[in-house]
Amino acid sequence: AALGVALGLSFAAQAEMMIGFSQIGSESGWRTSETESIKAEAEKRGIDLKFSDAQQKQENQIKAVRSFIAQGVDGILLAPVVETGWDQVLQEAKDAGIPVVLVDRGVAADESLYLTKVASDFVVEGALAAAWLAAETNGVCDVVELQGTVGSSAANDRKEGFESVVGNFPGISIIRSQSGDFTRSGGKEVMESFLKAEDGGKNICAVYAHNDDMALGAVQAIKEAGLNPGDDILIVSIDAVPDIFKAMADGDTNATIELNPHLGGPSFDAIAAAKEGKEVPKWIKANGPLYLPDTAAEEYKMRSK
Ligand code: GYE
Repeated sequence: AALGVALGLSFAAQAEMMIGFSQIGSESGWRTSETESIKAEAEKRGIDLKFSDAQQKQENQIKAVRSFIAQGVDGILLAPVVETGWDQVLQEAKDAGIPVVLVDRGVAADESLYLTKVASDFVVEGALAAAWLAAETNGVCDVVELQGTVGSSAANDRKEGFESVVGNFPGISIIRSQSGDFTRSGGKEVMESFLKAEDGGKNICAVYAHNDDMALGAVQAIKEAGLNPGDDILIVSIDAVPDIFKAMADGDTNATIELNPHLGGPSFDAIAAAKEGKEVPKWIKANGPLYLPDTAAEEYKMRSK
């Protein structure tokens, strides 16, 4: 329901659409689910989806968008790897009369350059993670932060939201913060260096990871350092991928905030609505709840099917 834009369009109206989708890559379990979901939704609606994987590179995304424009697509889905540097290519799409929907991340560009953004409010996600941690630790905790991809809106805003809440608790400090690039291996590697730098982990109360994959990498690093993740060191992360529910059920992590990967439906609806001259909101929000270990086993069962 949070994603629902009641635009009242028939699937038939969308069946002739050709849409380009410039995806970032496959850095996380969440992103793989998103790719699969958007492809499946296009197929269900009879949309001809042109898919392009940018392998984490903005220049590849810019090339993909230009090629979609040249092919005369009806609309473009763009999951922007970083926030800046999009003005020119967005202007080119606009000049060609092709609506662009930003999926799952935002850009630092004038909002007249795109149709809408279908994404969660990352500041709220970060604030929610911090609120949970403050309650769990009675406001006393030395935290290490695993940031997402440098320059991405997801990393910038998840950091900002977390800091905005912990700033109210003099007993909570972020003692280390570094990017693990939203990957499992990146999370593990950075966590290893944090553990080394902080007396083998004894000085660390909690990990705040900008996504579940990095949290799962941190779990491995903490275990290899001879400590108990979820107990000696608390872990809160974001995405709610199936594997994190397994980790929570096993007692290895403590909380996750859900981000719904099914963003294709509202994105396609927005493009179809724009074609019919209807008003589309500039931000279609996709925020989800926080999950705790008490329901993790059940959630894992449902989600890993
Ligand atoms: O949380 C992370 C992914 O942009 C919201 O990117 C997305 C983030 C997601 O790689 O796992």
